[in-house]
Amino acid sequence: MTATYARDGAIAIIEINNPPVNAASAALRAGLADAIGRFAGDDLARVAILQCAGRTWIAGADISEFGKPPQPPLLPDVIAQIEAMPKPVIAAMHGTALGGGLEVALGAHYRIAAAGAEMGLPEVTLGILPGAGGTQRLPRLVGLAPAVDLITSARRIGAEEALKIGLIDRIAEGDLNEAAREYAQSLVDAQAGPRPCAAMAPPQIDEDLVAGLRARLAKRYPGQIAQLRAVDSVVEGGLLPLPEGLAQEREKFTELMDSPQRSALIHAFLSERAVAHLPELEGVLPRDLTQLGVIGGGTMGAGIAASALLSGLAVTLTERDRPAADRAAGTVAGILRGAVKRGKITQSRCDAILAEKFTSADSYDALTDADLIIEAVFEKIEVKQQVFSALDRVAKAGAVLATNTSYLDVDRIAEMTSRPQDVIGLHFFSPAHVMRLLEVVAAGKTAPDVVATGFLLARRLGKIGVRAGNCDGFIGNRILTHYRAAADAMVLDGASPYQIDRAVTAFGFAMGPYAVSDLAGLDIGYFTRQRRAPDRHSRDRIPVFADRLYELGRLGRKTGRGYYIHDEDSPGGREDPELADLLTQVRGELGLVEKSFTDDEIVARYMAAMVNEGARVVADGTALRPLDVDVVMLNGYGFPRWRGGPMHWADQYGLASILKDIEGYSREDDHFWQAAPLLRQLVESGRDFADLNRGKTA
Ligand code: 3H9
Repeated sequence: MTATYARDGAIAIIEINNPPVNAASAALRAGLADAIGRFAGDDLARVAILQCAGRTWIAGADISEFGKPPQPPLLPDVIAQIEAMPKPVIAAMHGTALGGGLEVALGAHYRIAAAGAEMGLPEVTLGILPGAGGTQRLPRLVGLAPAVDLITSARRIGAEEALKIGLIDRIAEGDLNEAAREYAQSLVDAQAGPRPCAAMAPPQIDEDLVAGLRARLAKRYPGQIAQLRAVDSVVEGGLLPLPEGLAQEREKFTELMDSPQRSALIHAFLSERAVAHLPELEGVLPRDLTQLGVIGGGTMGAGIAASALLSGLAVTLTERDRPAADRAAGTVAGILRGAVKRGKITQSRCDAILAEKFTSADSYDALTDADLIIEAVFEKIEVKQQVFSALDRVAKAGAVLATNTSYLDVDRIAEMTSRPQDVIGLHFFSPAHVMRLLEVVAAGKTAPDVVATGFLLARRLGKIGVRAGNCDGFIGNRILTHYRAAADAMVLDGASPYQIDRAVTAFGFAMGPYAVSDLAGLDIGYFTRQRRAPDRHSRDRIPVFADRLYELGRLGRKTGRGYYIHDEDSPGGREDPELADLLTQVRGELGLVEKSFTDDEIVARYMAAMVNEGARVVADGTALRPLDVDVVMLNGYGFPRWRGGPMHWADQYGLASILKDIEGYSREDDHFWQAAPLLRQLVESGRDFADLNRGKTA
C-alpha cells in the first residue's frame, strides 16, 4: 500500500508510504490518485491532509523510471486531480520535499511544513525542468524572482525561507501531523474552500530581470540546456492560462527527458549511490568510528581534520614538534572560521568544536585512543613507511591505519606493520574539507571490515567513497597520468598548452591540464616523473618542457609563474608570451617537427586516452565498474557532470568510434596508443560500458 485513506470526523488523512524516500513511482501515483478519489466520494470528509510516513515527504519523481515508457497515472494528472478538488487539501511536509514532491504540494491548496523541512526543485541538476507544474504554479504562488531563483539554482530552502516567500502557509510548532490536524480543523471551522494556484494570476514578466538571468545562467552553466529551458517555460507560462502553460511545460520537459544531458546527469546521480553498494561488504559491519587521528598538519592533513570536525568526529592532529602542531591547529581553526563566514556553522558551534573535539599534539602517543588514524605526510614511500612502523607501536588493537597517499603502493606501506589487515588507503582530494571524493583503497591484505570503515568515514564526512584497487595512482591519478601524457605529447608535437586548456574547458572541464598544473604546483608532477624514471620505457615521451619550467623555478601559482603568469591583475593566470619560445627550443632540441591540431582533435585524443585507461582500470579490477571511474572523474577531476563521466560519454560517442580513433593515433605512436583489450572486446561483442555496469562481463 503506497497510500492509505482514513477519516477522523471531517478530516481525511491520506498517508503516503513508499520507502526509502517516498519517490513518486507508478505505484505511489496510482495509490495517491485512488486515495484522492476516495476523499472526493466521502461526503463526511470536508478537508484532507496529505502526509508521508518515514523519513521524508515525497522526494520527487521516481528517477529509476526515467528513460522508460511513462506509466499512467502521470504525476501532472494526479496533481491536477488534487488541485481540482472542491474541498481543501493540505500538504504537510517533513524531510525533503523535492521536485515532483514539491509539485504535489503546489497542487494542494494549503501547505504546512515541519520546522526542519527542506524544499526545492532540483530538476535542472538532472538535466530536466520541473515537469509537473513547478514552472507554472510556483511563479503564481511566490512571484517571478523567487520562483526562477529556486528553479534555476536548484537550491533547497528551509521552512523559514519558504514561509517568507509564501511557498508555505505555516511552520509546525512541534509535531507536524498534530499541527496539520489543527490547521485542518481551523479550515473546517472557517468553512474555508480550496485555494488552487490555478486560480492565481500568472506572474508579471520583468523582461530585464529575465534577460539578466539568462546571461548569468549561460555564463555559470556553459553548455547546459535545462536551466535556460526552465526559464523559457516560466516566461511563456506567464502569458498563458494555467492549462496551456502546463502543456508547454510538458513539451519542454519531454524534450529535455530525451536529451543526452538528462541521461548523463541521471547516470551521475545513480552512479554516486551505486558506488556504495559493494558485494564484498554485504553483511560486513564497520569498526567503531568516533575518535580520529591525523598525522601531518599541512594543507591536506588540516583539511581532513577540519572535514572530520565539521562532521562531528573528535580529532587529534599530530605534528613533529610543538610549533608545527600550533601552526596546524591555526590552519584547522582558520578553515572552521571560513565555515562560520559561509554560514555553515555558528560561531558558538565553531568555538565548541575547537574546545571540545580538537586536540593538537607533537607526539604519536596522543593517538593511542584513535579508532582510525590517517597519515598525510610528505609523499615519499620511505617517509610513509617510517610513520607506519611508528604507528604500529602506538595504535590500539583494531585501530584502522590509513594512508592518504595519492600514488604510492599501499602494500609496501602496510608491510611495515604487524597488522597489514588494518591498513588501508584513504585518498582525499584537496581541499579536503571541500572536495567530495574519497578513494577507498583496498590493499592486498586489507580486511573487509576495514574497507567498510573507510566507506563509513566517507558517509560521515558527507563524501562519496569509491573503492579502488592498489596500483600506482589508484583510479583517478592513474587515468590522469595517461590523459595528461596524451596532452603533453600534443604539446611536444606542436600544440600550445593554452590551446589545449581552452579546448578541454570548451568541452566542459572545470580546468585544463596546464592550468591544473599551475594550481597544484609543477613540483608535484616533476617529483612523480622522477620517482617513475627507473620504470620508464625507452619509447615513453618525456615532457621535457615541464622539467624545464621546474628547473627555471616556474612552479605555478605559488611562484607567480608556471605555464601562466599569475600576478595581482590575473591571479588565475594569463598567457605567457615567452612560453612559445621555450617550447620551440625544446622541440628543436628533440628534433620534432611542429604540427597543428584542431580543438576537436585535441579533445578527441584527450578523451580517447582517458577512456582507454579507464577501460584498463576496469579490466584489472582497480575500479569495480565503469561507473566507479565516472564517479571518480566527476568528483575529483572536474569532468563535466552533464556529460556523465568519461565512460558514460564514451558509450554516447560510440566505443567503435573511440577504437577507430585510437587505431588511427597508433599509426603515429604504437607504444602509447594501444587499444585496451576490454575496449576491443566490447566493440567486437556489440556491448558497451553500460552493459558492464548492469553486471555483464566482457
Ligand atoms: C522530478 O521530480 C521530476 C518532476 O518535476 C516531473 C515528473 C513528471 N527516485 O540519496 P540517498 C534513492 S525529478 C528514485 O542515499 P539521503 C537513492 O537512489 C526528481 N530513487 O539518501 C537511494 O537508493 P539506494 C527530483 C531515489 O538521505 C535511496 O533512495 N528529486 C530518489 O542521503 C536513498 O537516497 C530529486 O532530485 C528518487 N527521486 O538523501 C531528489 N531519490 O539506497 C533526489 C533517492 O538503493 N534525491 N532515491 O542507493 C535526493 O536528493 C536524496 O536522495 C534525498 C535523500 C535528499 C531525498
